[in-house]
Amino acid sequence: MSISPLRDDTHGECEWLAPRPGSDVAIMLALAYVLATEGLADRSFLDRYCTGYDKFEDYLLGRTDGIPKTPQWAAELSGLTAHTLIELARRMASSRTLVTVSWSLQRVRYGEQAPWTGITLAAMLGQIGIPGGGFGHGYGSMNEPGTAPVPYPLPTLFQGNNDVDDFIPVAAISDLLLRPGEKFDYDGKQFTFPDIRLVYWAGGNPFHHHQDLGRLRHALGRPDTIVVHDPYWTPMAKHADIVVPSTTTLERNDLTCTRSDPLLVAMHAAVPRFEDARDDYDTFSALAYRLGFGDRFTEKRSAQEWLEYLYGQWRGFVLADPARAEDPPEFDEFWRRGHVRMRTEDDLTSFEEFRDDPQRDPLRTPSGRIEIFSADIDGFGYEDCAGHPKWYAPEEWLGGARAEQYPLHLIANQPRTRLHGQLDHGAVSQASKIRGREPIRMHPEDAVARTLSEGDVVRVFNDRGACLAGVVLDDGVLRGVVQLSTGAWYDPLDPDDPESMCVHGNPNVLTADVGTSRLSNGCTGQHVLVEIERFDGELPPIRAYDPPTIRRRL
Ligand SMILES: Nc1nc2c(c(=O)[nH]1)N[C@H]1C(S)=C(S)[C@@H](COP(=O)(O)OP(=O)(O)OC[C@H]3O[C@@H](n4cnc5c(=O)[nH]c(N)nc54)[C@H](O)[C@@H]3O)O[C@H]1N2
Ligand SMILES: Nc1nc2c(c(=O)[nH]1)N[C@H]1C(S)=C(S)[C@@H](COP(=O)(O)OP(=O)(O)OC[C@H]3O[C@@H](n4cnc5c(=O)[nH]c(N)nc54)[C@H](O)[C@@H]3O)O[C@H]1N2
Ligand SMILES: [Mo]
Repeated sequence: MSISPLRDDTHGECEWLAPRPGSDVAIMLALAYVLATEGLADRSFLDRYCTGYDKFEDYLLGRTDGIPKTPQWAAELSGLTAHTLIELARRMASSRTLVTVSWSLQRVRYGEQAPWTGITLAAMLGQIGIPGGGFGHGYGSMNEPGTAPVPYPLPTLFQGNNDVDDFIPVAAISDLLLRPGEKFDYDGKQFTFPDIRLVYWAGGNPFHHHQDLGRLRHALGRPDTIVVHDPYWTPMAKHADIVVPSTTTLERNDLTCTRSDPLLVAMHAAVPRFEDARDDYDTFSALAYRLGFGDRFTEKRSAQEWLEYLYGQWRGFVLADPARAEDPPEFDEFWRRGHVRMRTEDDLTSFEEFRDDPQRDPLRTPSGRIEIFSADIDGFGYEDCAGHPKWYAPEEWLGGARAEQYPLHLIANQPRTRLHGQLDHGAVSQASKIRGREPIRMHPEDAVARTLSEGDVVRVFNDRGACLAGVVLDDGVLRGVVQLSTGAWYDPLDPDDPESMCVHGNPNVLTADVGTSRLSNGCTGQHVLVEIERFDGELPPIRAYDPPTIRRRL
């Protein structure tokens, strides 16, 4: 069963329920309500493995706020029928059920609630720790979920200790630059935004990941200097004072592996370095020598010597394992051969040991159990994240007042045709564009209501900004919902104006720069309300990939 505003989130034979986006917590609470009131909740699982179910149940049944989270209540919020929800809850309790909540549901306002509610629902079903049951996440979009991890530490660099205590959540970059000296809450603690004069950015692109790009541009106007490392002329690189051209992974030697992939692979440089491109390691080493601690930074190893060193260290871990898959060869032989195979467990049943004996194998929560009620979080006293899963109506959704002005719910999800903003100029991503613009998918009836047809270029807008996009009609998108994936490189019509329309289709000119809640202050870019109209003006050229005029080569 797929519950999603987009039909093609799953393939083939799969039942599809399309609720109003943003209503998932209400839906899961209603399912929990049916389990609780029809005697279908696994009370002995809740007693043995969880904390605070009773407090959650008081909320669920409306004892604390006067609102029982009934299927009728959730039907109004979600657009699904109460009957559908009742039947689904009974079905879930009658067979092996895995509850999985897509990561996207965290990337919205109050994004802590959906995974927490999903885990609570799975706990009520009592199947956590059983093969094929319980709770899982990350399926479909990531390569690792469901596969067993390798039992060795991977060959990675020691991270070091940062002497600077100042800290911000990633999604607070504009706040950091615009509000120096102000306090903010995060995970039960209070921090102060420092006054930043220099920004040094390597390996990330806020013009891809951050919300409300107009506000970000004002923020980037505040520091004295911005340095960016990137292999490409991304919008972030164009906003820098100093740009260091980095090599791509194809231009340097490296190791690759992930926590649950049995192969450690020698990544040989495939092409020579392009012009002045440098490895980030060489740039940072050169800076460290200029600053007087070069040898401490490099430990006198070149990049290749590091690979050899890390491999050797890792090889020691593997050789100590009597059940290893194979004896890893010496570095030179490994480098020639190109890979070595590691051992993984055949099967992975998450939380199996915990289920077996929660005293012997407790969870890494304060109580060692599944915290349906968290005394810690409750103690923070946040009005946007209570001590147990709870429904909070978001601002950017079709069930609220803002939808009267902006009646379409835009899903800004991960793109199929690239990784984030990377290789947007490449052939695969380019083939999806419509008259050079990022495709926006919409239901044919929503298009008719606006006299739009397939292939039209439209202006997508709200009170924060606007962008152009190319229309694709698809009845696999719920009515009232449109989908414009992230990753089209920001391309302002007037580069001097931070609020300028993006002529290419970057949805983050529209999204709100507000965190999930005080608890985690995460990104909320997945959902935003918009309106759409046909763009009849002369089509502006795409300049997103043009290199800027360089004042001085250093
Ligand atoms: N091709 C490709 N793969 C990627 C990435 C990429 O950029 N490109 N990025 C990687 C990264 S870093 C991450 S974090 C993961 C992210 O993985 P996910 O978070 O799973 O990916 P998304 O595409 O953002 O969202 C998945 C689906 O959630 C659905 N959805 C959106 N809003 C709602 C809602 O309110 N309710 C319900 N029920 N469903 C909703 C949408 O239909 C969307 O297609 O993907 C990884 N994989
Ligand atoms: N609206 C909205 N916004 C979102 C999301 C969403 O769902 N909706 N999803 C969020 C999520 S889950 C994520 S993970 C973020 C992703 O956001 P980012 O990770 O910031 O996006 P990328 O485009 O992958 O940026 C990586 C950059 O690193 C550069 N790079 C690659 N290799 C190297 C190298 O060797 N050296 C250096 N110096 N640079 C290199 C690439 O060229 C690229 O510019 O976006 C977030 N933003
Ligand atoms: Mo991500």
